[in-house]
Amino acid sequence: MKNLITSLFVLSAFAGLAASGVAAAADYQPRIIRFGYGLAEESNQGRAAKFLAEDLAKRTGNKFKMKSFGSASLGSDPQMQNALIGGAQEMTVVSTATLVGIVSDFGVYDLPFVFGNEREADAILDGPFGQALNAKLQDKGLVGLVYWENGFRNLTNSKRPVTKLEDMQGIKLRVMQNPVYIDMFKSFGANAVPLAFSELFTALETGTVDGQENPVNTIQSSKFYEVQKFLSLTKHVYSPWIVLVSKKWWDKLSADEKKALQASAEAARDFERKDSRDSAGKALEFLKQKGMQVNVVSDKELVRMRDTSRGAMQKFASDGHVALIKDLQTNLEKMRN
Ligand code: TK8
Repeated sequence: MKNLITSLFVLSAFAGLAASGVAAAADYQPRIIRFGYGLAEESNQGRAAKFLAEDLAKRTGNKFKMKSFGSASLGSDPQMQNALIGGAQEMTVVSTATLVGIVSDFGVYDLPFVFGNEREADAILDGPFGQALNAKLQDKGLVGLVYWENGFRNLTNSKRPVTKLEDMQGIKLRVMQNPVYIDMFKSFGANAVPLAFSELFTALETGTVDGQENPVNTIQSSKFYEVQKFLSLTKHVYSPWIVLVSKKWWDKLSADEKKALQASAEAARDFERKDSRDSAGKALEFLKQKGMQVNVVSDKELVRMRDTSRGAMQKFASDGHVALIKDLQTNLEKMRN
């Protein structure tokens, strides 16, 4: 009812303007946003997209109209990034890991066993470190608004439970299109195969790959339990998502519009992080119920994995990222003391 009253009011206000010959009504054009994302509508990503659309409409009195496209129907993460750069799409949310072809520094978040917990990740991502990295996107035609949580990644496969490093030997494992992941899993002895997320379910189903790694929420929402038997809790990387805007489109917005979009993205971030964290425990129970065999990998083995993957870290460092890694480590140490 309230909506009806408001819209009637708006209509009559416009009618009044038109009658008085003021051009303002004709200038009124809603800002249309095509927001693409990779996961299913029923996922933490889909719920946050819905929240964002509603918050934005409310905050701006329907000045923005955001339409969401899930399940990579507008393309994979890298395809959507390019569509934003070219101006063919307005917004997306993608894994930061898939940005490395545009700004290689983003690989820093993918170094194994960097973040100890979500609190540390939030502080780094929302603080000066995360914002400085974010700012590097602007020159490339992208505006990063906020980081959402993808989460700590765990391993699934159809061969055997991974209880120790050696169990990964020879497993054909899909990874994101990102050299840090490829180097990391190669060092573990797996056969790392880079592949777009949008092709992953089929690849698992047909046996093109034996396994993959993602947070438990995604393993549930993408139905990987239908094609994967073993889930090994490794938490090897904390993986952020980032909400991106096409810079071409962003530059057309007024200062107030930019402010509203930023505020809604932040509100959606807070909603999404809470939702993801609240859902993770339930997702794990659900996966067990669906017959997945779950094992916790011991700290001793995780330390072995961390030590084994040191080469991946060194390679990323020697590719011009020494200072960046040091900066992240300094920030983390400051927080831990
Ligand atoms: C969804 C991806 C996904 C990521 C991956 O588009 O590719 O494994 O974890 O969340 O961004």
